Amino acid sequence: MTTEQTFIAIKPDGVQRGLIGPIITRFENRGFKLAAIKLVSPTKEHLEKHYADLSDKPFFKGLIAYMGSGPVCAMIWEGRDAVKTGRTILGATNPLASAPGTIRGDFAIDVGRNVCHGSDSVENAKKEIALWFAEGEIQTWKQAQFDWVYE
Ligand code: YYY
Ligand code: MG
Repeated sequence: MTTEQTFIAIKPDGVQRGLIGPIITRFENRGFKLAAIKLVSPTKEHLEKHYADLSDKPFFKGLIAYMGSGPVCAMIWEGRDAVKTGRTILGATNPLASAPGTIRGDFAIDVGRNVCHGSDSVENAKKEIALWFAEGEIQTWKQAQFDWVYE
């Protein structure tokens, strides 16, 4: 387990439904550190790059339209095992299969409105961070609580 950065985004439905605070709180409460955050309206081209791996899926067009339908809250969260643990905090892709206590399991029903995104591997996290953030937008800082979260 290493210290990692992961790309987490609150999708347009999450922003519209007032879930920025509750979603951030789950990462903060767990002990992760916020390294970058911004509200963005991504272009179609940007979203097609972000979801390039899914371009042959039947839901691709709808996914791009949904992701471009309003502001997205883009974030980088950092900490030990942040990529895998970030996915656990999000829950399963299909909210109906997500356990209660996860973000999708508590706040969503349909797969096409699952309120949040999280990188699925360290390699993809690096790619997504580079796509969504410029270097100057990412903060390096020590959390005051660091020594109380990690042994
Ligand atoms: O990484 P994750 O978001 O959990 O799932 P992906 O398989 O990468 O799919 C990205 C995104 O596409 C998913 O969050 C919702 C949407 N989607 C869909 O609308 N319908 C599907 N059957 C599968 C995925
Ligand atoms: Mg994915």
